[in-house]
Amino acid sequence: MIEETTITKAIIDTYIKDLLACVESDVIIGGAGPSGLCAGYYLAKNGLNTVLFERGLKLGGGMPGGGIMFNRIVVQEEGRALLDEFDIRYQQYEPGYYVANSLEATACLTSKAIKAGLRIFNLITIEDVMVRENRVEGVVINWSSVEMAKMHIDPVSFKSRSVIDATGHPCEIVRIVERKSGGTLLTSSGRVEGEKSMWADVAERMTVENTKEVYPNLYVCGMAANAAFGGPRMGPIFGGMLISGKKVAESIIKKK
Ligand code: 48H
Repeated sequence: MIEETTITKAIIDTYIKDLLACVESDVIIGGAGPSGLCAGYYLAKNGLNTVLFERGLKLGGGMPGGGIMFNRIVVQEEGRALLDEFDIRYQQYEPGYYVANSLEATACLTSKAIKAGLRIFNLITIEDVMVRENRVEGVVINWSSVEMAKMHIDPVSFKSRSVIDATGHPCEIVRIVERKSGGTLLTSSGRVEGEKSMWADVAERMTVENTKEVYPNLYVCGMAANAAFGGPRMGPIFGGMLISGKKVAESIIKKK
């Protein structure tokens, strides 16, 4: 006989235990796009207690949508080793251009990251940060459904030694810090420099260059890096997103 209340207890009990295990963590990542998932994989694999909060129901950010809803992504030569690391299959379309199924890529990134030990909580939005003496020391979260319903319900705080903004084009966490710190980001103007128009070749390089600390203890990766430090967009080529995720993880591991 199946007892429904056992199912209820199994779900609530295990979820709460997982959530409590990351109230204080090494790294909090905002956003489960390709760069956030890749960063989470490397951080967890290296033994850092890492938690990722994702606003949406599904994972992968802009990756599953491929280019104009054709569920394929392209990765250049520099990103090929990462396709192999995540067991994502691909074919060479022309020399140096590898094409993969965007659904397989999303599934492989997600599966590998979770199995490496990354704790992912979807349907949760990062709505603020904790700041102590001009350093980010954690984030403030709430259920995404509360945000969507515009209900006045107070959020809760999660503490970490580093925070990564992997929220993509809007660089939401950086914008919160920009607004509340009065424009003291580590960018040239102290403010969000803003994303520039499409130029894939330059954008792919700049995404990786711009992957760094943007405010003490707050890092950016993926599209958020180009939005924060000012760099073009690149369309549906994803090597830079993966390399950026790996780079931000390595910077934080080195700091440890
Ligand atoms: C929790 C949040 C919050 C929040 C947003 O956009 P993403 O896929 O991010 P990246 O940078 O890993 O990848 C970018 C890529 O998908 C892309 O858009 C490209 C290559 N564009 C090129 C072009 O020319 O357009 O994922 C970000 C994720 C999403 O799932 C959001 O739901 C989530 O972050 N998110 N999660 N709290 N405040 N804000």
